[in-house]
Amino acid sequence: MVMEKKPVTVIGVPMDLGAGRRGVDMGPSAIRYAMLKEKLIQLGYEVEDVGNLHVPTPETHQVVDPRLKYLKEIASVCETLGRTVSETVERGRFPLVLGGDHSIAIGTIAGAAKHRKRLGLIWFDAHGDLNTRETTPSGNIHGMPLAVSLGYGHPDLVNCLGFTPKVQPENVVLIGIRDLDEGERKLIRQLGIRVFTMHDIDRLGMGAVMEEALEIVTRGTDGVHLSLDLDGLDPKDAPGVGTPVEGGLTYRESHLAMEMLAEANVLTSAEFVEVNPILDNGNRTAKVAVALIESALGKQVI
Ligand code: B3U
Ligand code: MN
Ligand code: MN
Repeated sequence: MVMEKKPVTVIGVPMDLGAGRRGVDMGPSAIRYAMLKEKLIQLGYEVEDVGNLHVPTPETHQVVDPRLKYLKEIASVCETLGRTVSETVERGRFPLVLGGDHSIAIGTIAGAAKHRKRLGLIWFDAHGDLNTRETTPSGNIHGMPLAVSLGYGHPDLVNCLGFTPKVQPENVVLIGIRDLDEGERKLIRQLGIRVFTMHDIDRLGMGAVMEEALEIVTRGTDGVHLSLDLDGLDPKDAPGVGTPVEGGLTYRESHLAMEMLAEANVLTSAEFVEVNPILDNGNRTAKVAVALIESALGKQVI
């Protein structure tokens, strides 16, 4: 089957206010430097890069609430990002968002969900990103965006673009998970979210995991967003991330997942986050991100 090749709009969000360490603000540059645009053009896409959104630097702002660090600044960037993603969809284009820390998913998902009756969400990560002000061990908002998208969290985040929730728990899957906080486990149980931990991937294999995941994110939905945190991969394959966790997805497993998404031809938006070139080894992680983007957008061997 030949995949429909919607024109792609690249949106950079050099956000690091949501993370505990500096450096992810350089993620969008690192991914562009790894030849993203050129590779997508080779794949047959028309590509527009709208550049980076303005993100304030931590040095010029103060933490007001240590359990929700840089709340106002992050909420404001997410609002702008939500509008940018929404306008991209209105223009008939595929939004491809480059992070930045994972807090930006609050904005991307708001913009993507605005145009759908029901949005499916596939979330690759070592972490659950399901914390709230009450459960966070760090106060870092990049540990909260999935909770926020489900309608749990501070009103300034939850009401991004003026509506909530953005997704329903029955259309959300998490893949690659191996580091959860107690409050996150509770929310997962309470909402009945399908979580494929590394244990599940080891037992079932990524092929079977993706078959079930695709079924969940497409059941009754009219669009699917991919949110991929590079720390979902094993640090051997993606060393340049702020919070590496041993025992993650291999290069091959993550590619198979992207290829199966492309084959299913269901993606309507995507974001690739948490690339930290400062902690990387020869821009390896950004290169992996670009290779995964190519696979998600239909690159095949033959
Ligand atoms: N769950 C922890 C750690 C964390 C979440 N996301 C990342 N790290 N990258 C927290 O701070 O919420
Ligand atoms: Mn994350
Ligand atoms: Mn993570």
